[in-house]
Amino acid sequence: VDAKPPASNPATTLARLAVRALAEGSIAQVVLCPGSRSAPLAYELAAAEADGGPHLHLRHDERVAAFTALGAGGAVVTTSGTAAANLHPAVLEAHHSDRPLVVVTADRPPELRGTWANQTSDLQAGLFGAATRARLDLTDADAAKDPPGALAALAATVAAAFGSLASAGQGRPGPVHLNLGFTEPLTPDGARPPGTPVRPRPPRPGPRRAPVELVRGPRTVVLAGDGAGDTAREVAEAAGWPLLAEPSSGARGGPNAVGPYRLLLELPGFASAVDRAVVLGRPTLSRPVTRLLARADLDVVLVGERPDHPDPGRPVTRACGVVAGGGPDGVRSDAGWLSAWRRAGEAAAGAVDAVLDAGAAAGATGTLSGPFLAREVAASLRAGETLVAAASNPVRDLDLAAVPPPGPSLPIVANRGLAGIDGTISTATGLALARGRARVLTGDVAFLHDVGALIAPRGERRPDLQVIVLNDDGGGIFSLLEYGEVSRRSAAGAALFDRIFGTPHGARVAALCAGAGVRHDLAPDAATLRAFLAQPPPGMSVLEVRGDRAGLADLHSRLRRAVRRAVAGGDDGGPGAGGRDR
Ligand SMILES: Cc1ncc(C[n+]2csc(CCOP(=O)(O)OP(=O)(O)O)c2C)c(N)n1
Ligand SMILES: [Mg+2]
Repeated sequence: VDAKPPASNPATTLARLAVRALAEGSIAQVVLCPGSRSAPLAYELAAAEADGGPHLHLRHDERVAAFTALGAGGAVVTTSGTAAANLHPAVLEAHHSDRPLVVVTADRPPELRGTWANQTSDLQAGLFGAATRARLDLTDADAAKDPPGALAALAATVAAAFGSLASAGQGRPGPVHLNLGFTEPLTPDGARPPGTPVRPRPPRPGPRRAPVELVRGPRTVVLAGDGAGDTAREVAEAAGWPLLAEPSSGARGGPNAVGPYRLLLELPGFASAVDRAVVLGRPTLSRPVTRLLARADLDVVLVGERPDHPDPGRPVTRACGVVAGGGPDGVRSDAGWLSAWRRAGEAAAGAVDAVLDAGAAAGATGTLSGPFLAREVAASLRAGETLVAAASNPVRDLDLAAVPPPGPSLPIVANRGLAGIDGTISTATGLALARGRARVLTGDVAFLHDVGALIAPRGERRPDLQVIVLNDDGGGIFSLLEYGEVSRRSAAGAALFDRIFGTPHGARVAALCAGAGVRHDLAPDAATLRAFLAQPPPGMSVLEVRGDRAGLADLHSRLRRAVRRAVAGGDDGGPGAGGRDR
């Protein structure tokens, strides 16, 4: 790589090398927050963008910027001090969900850290601890002494975000940290060398191992958790096994996908009939799945590229891929198993739809339920669009009600690494900036948490992003957990519950949007909702739907009852009831 020392001051030299390492390391989007110590990077990023380098986006809030970079699969650049600390939530999410994120923080050189120097912490270089795949603490003086060496070190660190490091535990994508020490002057001097246009290089795919062969016969389900990918669907279809796919699995589609699988697993005769679970990705959404995976006599086959990750805390068979082999007699013997799941899945989906449609017609005036909204949002997605699902009920409502399409999966992603309700709108913004268009389905508390994501400096490109908020005035999910049950025993319990869990706020979403200059619409009924979903306004917009937290537990009881009736009405009380097909 050509790394001639340009005629410039040390700060500019280091910034130029860092930006070059980003661009050549396939970083296409950079989110920058303004600051003084980071000024050399800001100048260089603007110049590189003009030369055809990474797109540059400005934001005020570093936490927003970091999640935006995470959504975009890019880099975030900040000044020193608490600015760097605000990146921590996104760094942790990137670590736990194995997604690339390059974090660049400006610092003073080491001799000024831990002194009286303003906005400087001696902790910054190691701030993210074991969460980073790699980190580099580099000063401009060192970079100016050996530019090719500095560029190589910067490039190697950036590459580690894409899983380039082969050593144990480091071979997967994740966050990396460049902490760059800059000395004055922080403004560029000397002419910028004639622009060598910087263009991203596509990351290289890692090596693949051969899959293992599983015998047919044991009654098997494919469990596709977050990030499982299309392989899960292919495995299920090739083997003839039911596919229980979470919305952000990337596998929820095709003829084997059982939409309301969670409600089926709660019925007698379903979970207990499963002999073997083939797990891809990381399932995090529902207790019935957790209970199934905890069954000591269940054969669990964990499919993934890494031999030691994740650690499910129970004995499992590990495989890098699976293919279904023959049964004991060499023939496909479990067709009845799949059809029993499919029949039950169809009956359950019909029952769920009926309850949701009746609720939408008869619910409290101006409100719609979360699962109804989730079903409609999933059905409205157009080609090329991605949906970001917020933690809490939205992602679970999609799990319950989003109808799997006949072909490949619904394009849904979620921050399931740590399942935070923070950074949801920012993540979706980054995704939309990188891919063109996106939508996000969020609750009101998650919306308020990340309301800063509605704000961007004047003139910054706004992505085509429709933010769909189910506003039930607080954290609805808690009323579906044991705290909700306790609250229903007395009036005092209900009041306490609302104070310490429900946290109603009365915040006016429309006014917040007006304050941020973002379009807001309210959908008080199903017809209005469908119209707004069918044609999202260009740019960033918020579609608010009011929900009813008080009626949530009852809605879920009705869904369970309806599914039980529909499936039992079909006869056998579970796919295991008729005995084994083999
Ligand atoms: C950063 C973070 N803080 C707190 C939580 C705990 N938490 C989980 S769900 C939830 C309430 C979310 O409410 P809302 O977004 O309105 O969704 P709803 O449950 O009403 O559907 C909270 C506070 C979390 N997951 N992440
Ligand atoms: Mg809520």
